[in-house]
Amino acid sequence: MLRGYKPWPEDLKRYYKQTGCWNGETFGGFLEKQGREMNDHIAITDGSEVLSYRELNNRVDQLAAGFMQMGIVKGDRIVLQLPNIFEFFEVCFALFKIGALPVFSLPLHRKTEISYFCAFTEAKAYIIPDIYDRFDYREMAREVKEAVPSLEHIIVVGDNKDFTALSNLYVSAIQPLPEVQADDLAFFQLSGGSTGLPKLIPRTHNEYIYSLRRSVEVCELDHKTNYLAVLPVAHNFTMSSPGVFGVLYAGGKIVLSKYPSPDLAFPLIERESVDFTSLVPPLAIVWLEARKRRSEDLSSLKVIQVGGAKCSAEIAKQIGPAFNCKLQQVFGMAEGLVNYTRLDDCDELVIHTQGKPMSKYDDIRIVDEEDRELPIGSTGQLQAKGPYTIIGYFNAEEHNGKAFTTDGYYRTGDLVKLTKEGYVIVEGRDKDQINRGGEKIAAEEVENYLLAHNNILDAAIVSMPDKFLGERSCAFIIQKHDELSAKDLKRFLQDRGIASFKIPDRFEFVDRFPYTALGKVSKKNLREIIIEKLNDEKKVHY
Ligand code: J2J
Repeated sequence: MLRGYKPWPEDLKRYYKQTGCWNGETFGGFLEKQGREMNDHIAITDGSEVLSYRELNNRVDQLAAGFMQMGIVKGDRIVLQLPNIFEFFEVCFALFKIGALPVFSLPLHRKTEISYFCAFTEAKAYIIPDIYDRFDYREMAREVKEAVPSLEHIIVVGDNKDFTALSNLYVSAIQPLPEVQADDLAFFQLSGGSTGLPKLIPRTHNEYIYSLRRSVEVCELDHKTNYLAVLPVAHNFTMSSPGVFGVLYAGGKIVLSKYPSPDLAFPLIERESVDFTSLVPPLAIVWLEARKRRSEDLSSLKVIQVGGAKCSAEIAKQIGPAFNCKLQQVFGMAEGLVNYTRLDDCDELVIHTQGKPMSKYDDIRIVDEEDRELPIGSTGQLQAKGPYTIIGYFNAEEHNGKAFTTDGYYRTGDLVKLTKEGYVIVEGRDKDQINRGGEKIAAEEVENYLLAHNNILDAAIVSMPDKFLGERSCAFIIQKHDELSAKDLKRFLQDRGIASFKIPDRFEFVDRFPYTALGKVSKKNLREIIIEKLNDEKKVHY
């Protein structure tokens, strides 16, 4: 058993099996079955090359054998950092089949985050593209490898330089593969986080596949579905709600777009008759604008999902008419709970709510600061438990004491209210996080990076409203000597090697912070200060 991993307790396992939620399937098992049943049906395409279900399953078996030959065994952690390419799926399912555990990082993560994921999970291998989005991952991998002794292999898709080439690992398939049980851990997702270090989310075959099955039902996918993946496939939304894994589960076709821009995505929609896709709100705005000036035939689109951050009613209203399709709002989290508006819901619900839980076994409640349940219609903290919501983060005992209630609910940190129909409206958040157009920034994590600067006495990061991204980040800084500029600090953070979306959009240099009655930095006051300043600046402009 992996140290730091707390498996689901026996009584809950039994309960979710009895109710039929957990049906004993594994990722390897369901791909095997699709390989046989869907056979020559296209599983994945990027608009030029195609891979059928049979080919995908065969290539996965060859790669599983290659991984085993290089000494990767059941339970090993493998940090995966791949964009929307075929190999992402081959690697994932090969690891699933041998019971090794992918750790899903995002293409934008840089050496600080990656070294941390590798060290924290004692990863044996790190898998990267050669170059993606003008960034050379091999250079970063060199530094990561030096910093993390457990890393035995760097595996590269493409030009491998002096690392291992993924293409050399497709060897003759071997049988039998190690036995993988549906209750076993399958992989780690990443938490958006609110505290110092990113948390890892352990997901098992049984519970994640249940979330896929339920998502496929709610989103009405089947083997005729053509799903366009424009957001990173490693993110939980694009992966599972219903996402690329949901599409494979349903026997549909995944269309991969390497980037989300309409220049790439719209021609793919036309060419591949895409009927379903998922966007974050800022991307929906970009697509709405592009729709006015581009001429592709997008009439195949049936559903556009928007999630990851609050979609304003203004934007929500425009999507259906502009693309002549249905909008589905999705409010989910990598920790589990996913809410969807339903495809036959009235406009009122689709435009003004973030949907309702996908499973009748989801157990949600809305509470005040003392965990007392609130009546329907009041805004409070959302807590959740259920057949696919985790019961604890990986190796984070102390944090788990705060993030979960004693009766097993996950504290989502979201402030929501419920409509009389049981639909959720997201009103805000009480976690110390900035949601920058769907990309989550844990304030404390970035504050800690800044505190490492020898001229910074204190740092506090808050959100500021933004028309396009919903929120941007603003860092308030108290410096020791009056000499820093925003540019210096941006460079300092870049040099440290962190994801670019975490670098504050704005820096405010101040002499002191406002404090709450309890002596904590008042982020509420800081948010008010920056809003006032933004308003003043707007006045000056006009
Ligand atoms: C407001 N806030 C939202 C929404 C997520 C499906 C969809 C999204 C995610 C995801 C996911 C929101 N309106 N529609 O994993 O499977 C904010 C909330 C939430 C946090 C989770 C999925 N949709 N959010 O975004 O783990 O604050 O997952 O708690 O990245 O995003 O972020 P993450």
